[in-house]
Amino acid sequence: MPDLPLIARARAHAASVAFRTPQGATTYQELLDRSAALATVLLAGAADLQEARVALLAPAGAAYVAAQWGLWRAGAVKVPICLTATEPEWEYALTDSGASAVMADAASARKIAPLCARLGLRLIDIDAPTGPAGQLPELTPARRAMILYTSGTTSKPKGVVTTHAHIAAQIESLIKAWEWQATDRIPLFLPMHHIHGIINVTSCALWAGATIEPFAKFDQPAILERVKADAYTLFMAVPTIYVKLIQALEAAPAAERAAIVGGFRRMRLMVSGSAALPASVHEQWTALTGQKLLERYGMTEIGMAISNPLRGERRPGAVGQALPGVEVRLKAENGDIITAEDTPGEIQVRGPNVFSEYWGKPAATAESFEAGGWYRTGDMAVLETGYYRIMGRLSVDIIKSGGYKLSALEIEAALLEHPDIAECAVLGLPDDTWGEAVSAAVVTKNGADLALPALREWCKSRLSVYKVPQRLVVVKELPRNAMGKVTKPAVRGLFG
Ligand code: MCA
Ligand code: AMP
Repeated sequence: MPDLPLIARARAHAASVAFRTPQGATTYQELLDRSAALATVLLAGAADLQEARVALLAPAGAAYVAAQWGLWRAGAVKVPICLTATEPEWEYALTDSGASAVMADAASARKIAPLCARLGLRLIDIDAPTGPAGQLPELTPARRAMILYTSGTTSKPKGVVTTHAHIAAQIESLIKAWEWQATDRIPLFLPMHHIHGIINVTSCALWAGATIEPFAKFDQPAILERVKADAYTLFMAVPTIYVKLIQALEAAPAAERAAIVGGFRRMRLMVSGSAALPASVHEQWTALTGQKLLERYGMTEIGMAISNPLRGERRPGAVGQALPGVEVRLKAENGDIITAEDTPGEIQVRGPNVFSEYWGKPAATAESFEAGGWYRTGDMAVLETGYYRIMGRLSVDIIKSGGYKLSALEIEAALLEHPDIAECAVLGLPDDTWGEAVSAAVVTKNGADLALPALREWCKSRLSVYKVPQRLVVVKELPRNAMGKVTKPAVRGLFG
């Protein structure tokens, strides 16, 4: 029986340790056995789930991966959902994807049980005992594997569909470029509902036969203890995390700092991505640790596309060159394909890594591709002495905060439900820690008072906390153009 690519790879490393925690180790064989047993539970006598959507809600770790592989081996499509999302956000992902079941760890299962009951969804506790594994279906790599929700230029997130073949292509490109080895050891502290955590860290590590140390969140003290102990060869994080680490190192007593720096210095590779890494942060990190961060560029729809080299110049402020198997071009506003250096254009990407469709949104899918299968990223870049440098985004309605991509329109729609808000405009303002800070300009009803702490509390029942405005300005009116449309560049000026 042919195996899915990740499952076939796992068989080759059966006796190796896939996950290590203070509680113990999990081998690849144990992941294979547990995933087969969970697949059997999901199948419940059926031969093949035929791409039924199954949501996964659990912290990073062996149980998460066993559930992911289990639902894949049952023929289902994985819909990862965010542990810290609000109930309306969960409900949107579950109903938009047409999920028929939710797999969750025991603690998350308790939280989502009322919603599952209301929506009539099956809820499977991935920590519960199972019976023996039964017969599993034969699957081809062309089958749909995952729907990842991503915010964009529409108010509600869109479901990005990838197949097992897309996922394998995304992984293989990074295995080659960054020379992943079975001897690698990596901490995993990024959320498991985005590519960075799912593909770049977890799936690449498991493809290579490496060992992952999972953390429920970015637990800085615990991670730094392990860095001091030389627990890791690789480290992958978003720029905000490097900013926080620099602050921690600068505040640490000299001996402690030297011990941590030693651990970082001895790693074979440290990667930054998901948002722009300021050249100053790159340089500060090198000055502190001797490590030159490798910055790369990617997106939910395409996995990773552009990277600085493992061997060769890692240039601060630049993202490098196209990854193996990925084609990249720049397109000018007038439609010309740019061949010269120093001429900015939109990044367009083509290759076996590129997603197939936005779930249930054929018009949005068609709009996002150009003839020949080129995906329009909406990011602007320029080629400078052989390396791409990201210049920004075409849309002002996309915000990147701490590596999370957010839609200003989604946040505006939520704010307009506030009883005291008549009008609002949301945008990202430059921020040293978060990259961009979600900032809201509002007009209140009848001149009502509105303070940021109260607004944040109100938002937290409707929006994931990282979408909640960090800055607020109350104004009499919003700047608008002759057509009556709010002019966001002018809104920027309202924050002083
Ligand atoms: C936490 N807070 C945030 C964010 N994260 N606010 C704005 N933006 C955020 N990203 C809030 C907390 O809820 C809390 O609010 C306050 O900030 C301080 O929390 P703290 O504990 O200091 O933060 P943290 O828990 O350490 O989180 C920071 C983080 C996290 C580790 C940087 O945001 C994170 O894991 N980001 C990575 C996201 C990611 O993986 N993105 C990849 C997607 P309060 O005080 O009110 O409670 S992009 C992708 O996958 C593409 C393909 C790519 O290229 O990689
Ligand atoms: P997401 O859709 O969450 O996967 O986020 C993808 C977006 O993150 C891209 O379209 C870029 O705008 C941004 N991004 C990712 N990596 C980088 C980087 N190294 N520099 C600048 N922006 C980046």
